[in-house]
Amino acid sequence: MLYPIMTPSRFVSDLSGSWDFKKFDDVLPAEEWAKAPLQDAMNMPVPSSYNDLTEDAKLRDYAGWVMYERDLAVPKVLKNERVMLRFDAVTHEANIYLNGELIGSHKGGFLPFEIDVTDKLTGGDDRLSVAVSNIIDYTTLPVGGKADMMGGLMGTGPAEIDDNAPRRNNPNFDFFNYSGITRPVRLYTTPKEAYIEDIVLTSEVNDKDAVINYAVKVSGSGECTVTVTDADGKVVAEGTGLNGSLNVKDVQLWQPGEGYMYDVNVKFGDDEYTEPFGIRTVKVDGTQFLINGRPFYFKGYGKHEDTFPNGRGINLPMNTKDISIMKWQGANSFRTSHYPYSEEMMRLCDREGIVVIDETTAVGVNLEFGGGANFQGQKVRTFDKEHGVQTQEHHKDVIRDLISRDKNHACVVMWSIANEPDSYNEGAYDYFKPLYDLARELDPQDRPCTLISVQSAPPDKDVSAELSDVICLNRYYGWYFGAPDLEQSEQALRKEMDFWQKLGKPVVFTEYGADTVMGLHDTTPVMYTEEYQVNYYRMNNRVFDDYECVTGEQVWNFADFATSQSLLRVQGNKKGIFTRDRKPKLAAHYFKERWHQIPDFDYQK
Ligand code: GCB
Repeated sequence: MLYPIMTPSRFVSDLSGSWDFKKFDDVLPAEEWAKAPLQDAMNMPVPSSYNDLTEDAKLRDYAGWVMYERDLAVPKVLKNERVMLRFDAVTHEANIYLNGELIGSHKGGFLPFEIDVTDKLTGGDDRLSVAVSNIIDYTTLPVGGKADMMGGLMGTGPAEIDDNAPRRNNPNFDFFNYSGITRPVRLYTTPKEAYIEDIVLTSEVNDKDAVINYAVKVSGSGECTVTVTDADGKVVAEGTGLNGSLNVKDVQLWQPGEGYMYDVNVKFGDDEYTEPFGIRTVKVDGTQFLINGRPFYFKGYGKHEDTFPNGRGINLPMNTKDISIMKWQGANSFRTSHYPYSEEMMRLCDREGIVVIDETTAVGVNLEFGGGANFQGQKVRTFDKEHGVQTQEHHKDVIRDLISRDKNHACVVMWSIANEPDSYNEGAYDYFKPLYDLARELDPQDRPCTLISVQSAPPDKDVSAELSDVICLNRYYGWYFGAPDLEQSEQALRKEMDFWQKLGKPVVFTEYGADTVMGLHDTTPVMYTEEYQVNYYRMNNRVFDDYECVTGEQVWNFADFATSQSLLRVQGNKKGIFTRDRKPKLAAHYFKERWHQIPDFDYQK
């Protein structure tokens, strides 16, 4: 799917702004609400999450459907164009109405969808209504539990289920269930009869030169020409036809830290589109992760799209700030934990040379959390046919949509199929094997695939050992496991690493961290102090440096972030190396020193 841009043949109109907004509170079904303009609506900025924008806790914690509405008029000059209505992300499910008529729907809160409205717009003021549900359950990704996931951890057992209580969401994951129209809504046009639908790009590098292979998917018929220009705007290759291979002499590769981008301009009939494209190779070889043929070492973070008061609403300035902070610190990468990030962020990472592990929305596919008592207090296997999660088909859709959106990005070097799923119990292999197969079949660039493994997965039972190209570990030795005894924790981590070292695949630590409240200090390290966080990281990094198979460390988390309320969360998750407003904790300086000493390539331990 192409990102909407203005070109000589395409017009883009951003529908951001103040929309009307109302909670349903289950009073009427969406179709009824859409029949007439909303009454007594409040103003709601689009894009944003609605949760933190008022002082009403009922809106913050709301579980159910809401309605957004605005009028829409398209100028007469666009009368002869094809007009598309594009939503970049609506969390988690959307029904779209125009003048009360259902014109489209979409499930999945972090990927774009679009509707052809060419023949639906009247030319006058049209009423656009967007019904949005944030309900999470065993059929959605992320997964919602039957009870609080922290229940077991707190030792109180899961909450009693009262069927008559007002609906509430129980995230089976550790981030706030921010909701709403969180990314831009746009109208864009293309010529009506013949237009470009998609562009697929791959590349091969041969010493100093490269080949760009392209495939243009179109509707209608016409001539197709493709022109590649370098960053100075100089034409470096040209071709004709819908498919082809173009030679680029003296190629300048896309590198970590140096996001060199070519522009691939496609003209088809009267339509025109330009796709930025970075040329680089990615390959796994033994225990090495090769970028452009050289062993790369991941230094960086698991992140969240989480700011105040936007929630998960797009925050372009913060994206720029975050990349700047990462570069200041010598970081070179992050994972889009635990859902695909905005297209604007992906484009920024292309330009800035930030390496990205691109994750699906599959978090919480694990009914073992909180002691595994998920079904009205009874233990249910994650993949139990009747009572377990019912997400596999939707999971496939998410993989399709993610790869369709992000396939051309140079910054994306690996697909993460899921975060901390139940990858070790009965049914795990049958659930995940088809998903890896699908991702491998769909990715034109054949990137490595992984899943992010949870610490409770016994290494010898974890299907990721067989299915993943790279072993990605979330490990909390010295926090959830073994704290505050860092010596014992170190021994346990070394014991586990002895197992992974023998497997012969690269290992990336995709999470390790300790909650730390900014400003808490002590002369001897005590949990939650800034000193403990630094000691925790020193211990873990000492172990990583002793194992040749460890090809990366991504700290959990870049910044403090909002979660559901629970006994283990002090106004959110405090594992940030930075506070939520991006002020450094002690550990930020520790990593700045460490990462500036670790090169992006050929890290000799
Ligand atoms: C994890 C999860 C992440 C949590 C983190 C924590 O393993 O992947 O979503 O936020 O632990 O801090 O507990």
